[in-house]
Amino acid sequence: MGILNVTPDSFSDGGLNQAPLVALRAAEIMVEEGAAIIDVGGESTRPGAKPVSLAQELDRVIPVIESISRNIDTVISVDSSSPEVMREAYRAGAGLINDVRALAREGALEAAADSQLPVCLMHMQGRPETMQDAPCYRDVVEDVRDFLEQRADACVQAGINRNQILLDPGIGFGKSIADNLSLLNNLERLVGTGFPVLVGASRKSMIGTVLNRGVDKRLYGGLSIAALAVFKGAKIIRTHDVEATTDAINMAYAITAGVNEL
Ligand code: 7PJ
Repeated sequence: MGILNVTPDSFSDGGLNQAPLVALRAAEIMVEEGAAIIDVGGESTRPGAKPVSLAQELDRVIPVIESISRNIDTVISVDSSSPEVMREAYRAGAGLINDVRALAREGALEAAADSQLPVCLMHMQGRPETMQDAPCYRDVVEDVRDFLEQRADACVQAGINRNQILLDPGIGFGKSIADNLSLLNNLERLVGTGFPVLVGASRKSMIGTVLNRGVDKRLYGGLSIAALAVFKGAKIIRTHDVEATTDAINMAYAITAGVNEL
């Protein structure tokens, strides 16, 4: 899954993808490099980020989804928590709803269920403005898994098909370094739920902290996480760096699958 940020304050690509044409070209390149999904997001959820208005989010995201959907044969995912954005994104051609708030906003479950699109449910503790202040868990792996299973049950109750649900531990979303490391080291426990697991650690601060690297020097650390996550059974890796990540995860997958599956 290649990341296409359409936020002006996006920390890792400097918000260079604003105009739909520039965004379209960026999506094209990611698909050529091996992305199967393009994740379009208009709300920055980096730690400390301010909320974005609905009109602003629609303005940023919908033209880009329309443009990609008309021009590129790929799955478009919409990175949003807003039911209105989900509905409009579906009309514009989105094929997956990716919600860092696990469809907890009023009306989000219904919007997702009405669309019949697959959904990615991510775990977050707290809100982006304050989530890194004092993350606290009883047992981070169990707490995250229990939360995600409860949200998956809520989805099924709302009419979403069980086999249309993906789970994501939410690396960096209300988690200490120890929490992030523990979630990755125990990823098989989330994989064991039977839902496909998505992991997004690309350029995140946990890499910066462990390796003492600035945001433009986190590729190798991210590749290590991607390969290990796939080795432990993750099915989708969300990344800014598609070509390098595709090779890393295809190599890791080959080891788990064996030569007969290549
Ligand atoms: C994630 C996401 C993630 C999913 C962001 C960033 C922050 N969606 N959206 N998983 N992260 N599913 O890319 O650093 O980890 S925005």
